[in-house]
Amino acid sequence: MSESQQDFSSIALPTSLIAERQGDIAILRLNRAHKRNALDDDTVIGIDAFFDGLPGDIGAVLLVGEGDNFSAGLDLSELKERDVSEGIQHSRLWHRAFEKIQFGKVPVVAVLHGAVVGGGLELAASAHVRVAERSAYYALPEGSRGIFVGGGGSVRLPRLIGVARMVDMMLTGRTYSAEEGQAMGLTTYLVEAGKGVAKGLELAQRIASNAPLTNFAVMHTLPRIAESDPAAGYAMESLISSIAQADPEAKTRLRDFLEKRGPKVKQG
Ligand code: 1HE
Repeated sequence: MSESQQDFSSIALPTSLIAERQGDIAILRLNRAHKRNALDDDTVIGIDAFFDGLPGDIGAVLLVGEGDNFSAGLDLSELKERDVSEGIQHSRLWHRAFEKIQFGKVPVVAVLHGAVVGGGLELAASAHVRVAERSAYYALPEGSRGIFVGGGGSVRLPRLIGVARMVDMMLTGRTYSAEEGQAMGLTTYLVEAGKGVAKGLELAQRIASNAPLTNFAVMHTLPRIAESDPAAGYAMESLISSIAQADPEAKTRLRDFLEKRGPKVKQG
């Protein structure tokens, strides 16, 4: 196999994950539909290994769930015997794996349908773009289970939907519909049943066609700038924008546009 067509055979994946590629897009499927894609330790370790080992020619990842649900969250059957220090290690395991999604090599598009709850919502929140099918619903049932989010949800979700909404979800067990999730900015695309993967793939292909340095800047620099004080943010923005524009890839793309070869912006 040529280096430009590496597959994922060198990455140790559990049976609960299936990886495939379509050109330069990697598709990672949660494959535990009989347990509603509940995330057991093997699956979370597999997610970590997958994003760590992504071949260099992959331009974007599509994250999807098999069956009728994206994910029912933490596998509750593994939780019952953990003590405090094991609980901390377990949460850190999730943090490491999901960090590799959010601050990994390439952008990730998550396609959400059915249950997107608890740790499943935390997983979705670590992706860069979220597409919902109309069947998707969102909840944080941790409150009723006597536990707390542990997969980065308390960091990522308030940034997406606000602290007040997350507090409400955790205290009252409130469920939001796909339409509500779209209105509150949890997802940025809402499509009909069965159309999520096609939409996600279309978006992933568009993302993969960007200059890699721009994608890096959007993934790694933009969230840090948004968290900075404005003065540091402006300085960081000037630095990363000048680095990106000095890249030969940017020069080629700008020349293409000016010489009428590059694409025009299309009306939405
Ligand atoms: C599970 C899990 C799970 C299903 N862990 N096994 N997450 C939750 O609290 C959500 C719990 N799950 C549910 O509320 C429901 O399963 C669903 C609404 C998602 C789907 O309902 P349904 O009727 O389609 O399926 P089901 O019959 O409830 O479940 C089918 C099987 O999946 C069944 O196992 P079976 O052996 O009896 O067939 C369920 O036990 C199993 N299953 N969800 C383990 N979550 C890092 S901290 C994160 C903290 C959290 O994520 S807390 C939220 C946990």
